[in-house]
Amino acid sequence: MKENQIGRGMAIAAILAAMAAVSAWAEQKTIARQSDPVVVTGETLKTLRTTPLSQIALYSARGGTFSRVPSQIDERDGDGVIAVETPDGTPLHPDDNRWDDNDDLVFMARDLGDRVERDALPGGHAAAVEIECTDPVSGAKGWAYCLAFRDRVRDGPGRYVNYDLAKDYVTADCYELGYTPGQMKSYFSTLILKDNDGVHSANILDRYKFRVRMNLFFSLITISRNEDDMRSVLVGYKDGPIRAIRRCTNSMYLKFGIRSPSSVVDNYYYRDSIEWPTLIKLPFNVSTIASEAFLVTGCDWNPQAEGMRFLNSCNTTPVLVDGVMSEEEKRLDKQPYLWSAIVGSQGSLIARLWLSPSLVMGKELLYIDDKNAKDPPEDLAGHWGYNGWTFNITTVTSGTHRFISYFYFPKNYAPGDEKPYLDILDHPLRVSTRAL
Ligand SMILES: [Ca+2]
Ligand SMILES: [Ca+2]
Ligand SMILES: [Ca+2]
Ligand SMILES: [Ca+2]
Repeated sequence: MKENQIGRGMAIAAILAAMAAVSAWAEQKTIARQSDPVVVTGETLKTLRTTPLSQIALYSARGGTFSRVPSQIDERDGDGVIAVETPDGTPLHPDDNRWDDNDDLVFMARDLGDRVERDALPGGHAAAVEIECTDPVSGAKGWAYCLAFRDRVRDGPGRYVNYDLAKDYVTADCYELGYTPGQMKSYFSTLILKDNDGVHSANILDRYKFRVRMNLFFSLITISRNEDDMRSVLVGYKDGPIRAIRRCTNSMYLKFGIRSPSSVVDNYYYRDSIEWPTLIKLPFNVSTIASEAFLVTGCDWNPQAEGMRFLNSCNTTPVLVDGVMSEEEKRLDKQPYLWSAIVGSQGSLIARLWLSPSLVMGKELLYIDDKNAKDPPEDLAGHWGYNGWTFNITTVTSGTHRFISYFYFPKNYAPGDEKPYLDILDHPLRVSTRAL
């Protein structure tokens, strides 16, 4: 009996506490966005200025409780470059470990919560800022709260991504992706799909291919370069809980021991997406040296991808990846597409490409599903659902050009599931802040 009374007393206390909490709840979360990284820049959180980073924490209100959510602060130095570490542990572009105008707070839209009144915030904080995210399509909203404390806070809860430097390998909630450590390759050659229950596919990737072929003027010479001619040196990294960052210096071997101008890019690996930019510095107009030039790029899968289906925004009826080119596959519409996907019991991957407007060129679908095709260099002869792009780069002019590959890893893909992933770029979340 006594235990029951204690139990009842505690239950009443809990209900009273919950009511107190509910009364401080101002507005229910309506936003449905999950996979968008939310980046809040320092200048919109001015009240936190000079706060040591170890005293900043992110909260949100979900299911009636107000609690910490995973977040990451990426500091930028005076030049706006994100502070990372070199592989031997030396700070690269270090900042001051305090919040300032060009530092970034990053978290995932999935962690947004309800709006709360100021009195629902935990005591002991020195400053608080409400972060409001709005879906510009639906007008739906969600909130998070960035708090500065007077003392160091404990490490945040959980992480969505891990980066293993020694293996040059990313392990995220929804995928694993591996490079070739020590070999200075620009491309990844391991891709494992996972759903949230931790079910892993085998590695389904042969390699990511990046190939240039040029017919030079005034000669019968054809120059071919492939991803093995691209040297990529990992110069820095950050193993953050929201996004892992790999900073690489890339250059292409041209001829006679000469390399192309090198470019530095940061690749970002999130819970269920990857942002993978490539910078191309061209010292000449392609048309001044070549009568014809093509760039072919895409993922060549391996037999572990057999049984998966390929589709894209121009070909919404899926075709079967089985190493054999069917009549449907030969008839695929090759016009430029917004997104493509490869889906199956192994898992799902959606890809899209962003090109800088300076890249004026012809482009069409590349799709070859032919296990007897020879396309060296490759780790496994044959093409399984090899898909991506063929670009006619003859018209590309001198200058610095950028293209960014995006990969998304939805769970149990069904037609239409690409929409929220496309919205990340096409209808970016609107973020506003309010000091409390
Ligand atoms: Ca800074
Ligand atoms: Ca700083
Ligand atoms: Ca086929
Ligand atoms: Ca192959």
